[in-house]
Amino acid sequence: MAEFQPLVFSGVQPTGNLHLGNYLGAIRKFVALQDEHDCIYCVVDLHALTAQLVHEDMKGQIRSIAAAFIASGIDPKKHIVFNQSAVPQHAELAWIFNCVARIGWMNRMTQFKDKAGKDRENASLGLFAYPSLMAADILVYRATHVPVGDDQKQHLELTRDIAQKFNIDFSEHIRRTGLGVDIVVGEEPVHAYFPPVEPLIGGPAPRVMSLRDGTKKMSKSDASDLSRINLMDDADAISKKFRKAKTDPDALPGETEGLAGRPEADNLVGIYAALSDRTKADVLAEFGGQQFSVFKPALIDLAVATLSPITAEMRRLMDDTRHIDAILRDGAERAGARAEKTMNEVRDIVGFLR
Ligand code: AQP
Repeated sequence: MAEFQPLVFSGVQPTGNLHLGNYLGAIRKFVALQDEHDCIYCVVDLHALTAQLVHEDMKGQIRSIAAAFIASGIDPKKHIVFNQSAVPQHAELAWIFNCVARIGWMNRMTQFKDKAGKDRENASLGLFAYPSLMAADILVYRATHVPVGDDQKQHLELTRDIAQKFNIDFSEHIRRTGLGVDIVVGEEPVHAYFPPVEPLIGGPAPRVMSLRDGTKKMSKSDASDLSRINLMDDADAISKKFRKAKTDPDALPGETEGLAGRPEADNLVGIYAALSDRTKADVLAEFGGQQFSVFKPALIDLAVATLSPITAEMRRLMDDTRHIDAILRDGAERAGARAEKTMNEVRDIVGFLR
């Protein structure tokens, strides 16, 4: 039985300062995957319009995300790094997916509810349709694996639903054009054009929480800069933010069960574990019984040692805009060729006259 070629795709929005959550939840995983996989990493600038329509420095923001990818260790020659708007096939497929997806599915998206807040009627149509464009970003390359933070899990389930509905709605056309692949989903044999996408979520910090409130996600849009470690923060800022990070008065437990009901302690231990490529259990085996006055300095040293070289390289790359722009252009050309191949097939499957 034929199979889809394994391909990794993921994206990051150019919507402000990248933070430790973006790094541990996404970018660090992108780097780890590149040795054994074909990878496409995208700066999703079309998505950035859903958060805020007018950006003062969109170009600078796009370059800074590309710089973060490369400074973190992604090889843009071996893999593909580009910005989404340079490959218009994403938007074309998103339109078709808008017609595949159901409004009821979109209504269930918790990120839309969170971001739209109480004034839903005034939210943009783009914010509502965001998951459909995200599905197109992934499926325009027929990507099979998507490394993301835990907050994107629901969007990836929707991507699977969209792919499955497209495969079923157009099943006769897919057979007629001979473009499908026979796969097994669960126990079921399926003739599919789009693959069932596998989310790659996991590790000790799949959802890094705010340093001010362990029940809220660390986020670019949090009004308090003290809530997050930005990738551009220097050692002093990192140190200050971790020192001020909210904790509880108890010592760290010796085992992970002891983190239950202690969201801030759980978050800091998860961050330490992710930064040191260890499990939370390992970290607690070392620090169990210690106060935060001992644990926080160790965490600060680890975070500074890990992030400082990345920050320095990001600054260097961002000063060389011609180099970054050339990388993005080259990436867009290679991504565009792949996306156009898919879209040619999709246009045939849908039945457009060409
Ligand atoms: N706190 C987080 N913990 C783990 N992973 C996270 N990601 C984001 N926040 C965390 C992951 O980072 C990748 C890129 O995210 P994005 O910037 O494209 O969108 P986002 O999830 O909306 O990020 P923010 O920082 O929360 O931005 P705002 O404040 O604008 O909403 C994704 O893989 C995401 O899961």
